[in-house]
Amino acid sequence: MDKAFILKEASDSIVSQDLDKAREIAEQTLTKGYDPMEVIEKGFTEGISRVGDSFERGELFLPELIQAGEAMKVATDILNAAVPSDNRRKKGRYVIATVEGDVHDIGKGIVVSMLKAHGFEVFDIGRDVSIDKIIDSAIEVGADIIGTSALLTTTLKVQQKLEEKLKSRGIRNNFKTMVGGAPCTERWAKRIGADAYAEDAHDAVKKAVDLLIAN
Ligand code: B1M
Repeated sequence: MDKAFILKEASDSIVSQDLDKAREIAEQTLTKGYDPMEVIEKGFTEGISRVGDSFERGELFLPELIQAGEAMKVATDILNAAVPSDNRRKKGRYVIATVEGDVHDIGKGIVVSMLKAHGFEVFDIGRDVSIDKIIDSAIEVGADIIGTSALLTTTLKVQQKLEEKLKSRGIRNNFKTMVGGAPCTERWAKRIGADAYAEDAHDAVKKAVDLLIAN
């Protein structure tokens, strides 16, 4: 299987909601020595975007969305685990979660592995996580950055509530904050007073490094 074929098969495995195929392509990626991040981004993510578009147009229904999401999760879990962490020197401590009310965690998983690959000590506290738990975890580990992911227009507001809660607890200046997720924008980050917005996993690493330098 050459790389172009792997990328196409990766995308198609998600569109056809084929868990076994998605797993096989992820494993083939590693056997062939292809870059796991490239296959996630140009293959599997392309497929899940096609699924999202079909769901939005009413051509796919919830059970199919769930099955495609599971295929995506199987593949990205295998590939994320293969991205080597840079353990030589830790750049900073990063607490990350998908906000309360939101179970979308595939993109967050990719951000986590990219941050680890670039030397961040990452504390991934999961999905559908309450603001208090996020803040308490950040205090407990002495985080430099708190990152939140939101994929629904309805849960975007939780990122704003996190900013407000940090202020009301008098600890806003103890942390830098970063927001991300499909409905999130630079403008939204500015509006709620977050320190950074990241469009994708690469941007998350760049912005996280910038935040630490500015610290
Ligand atoms: Co849902 N879903 N979903 N879904 N889902 C969307 C988000 C949607 C846009 C689909 C659509 O209609 N086109 C739509 C939201 C509409 C809206 O709010 N405007 C939607 C909906 C409606 C729903 C439900 C409400 C459906 C229902 O029940 N009727 C429901 C909500 C459940 C809940 O959360 N309470 C639901 C459920 C699900 C599944 C569980 C089936 C599954 C998620 C499985 C999982 O994550 N474990 C799922 C999926 C798979 C999707 C789509 C198709 C794909 C999301 C994804 O994984 N993308 C999605 C459509 C879409 O996004 N095109 C959709 C791939 C991933 C690599 O990209 O997550 O954007 P993304 O992450 C990127 C960047 O955004 C960024 O970097 C990542 C890597 O490049 N990034 C960050 C993300 N977080 C970051 C944090 C950072 C920095 C960067 O710093 C902290």
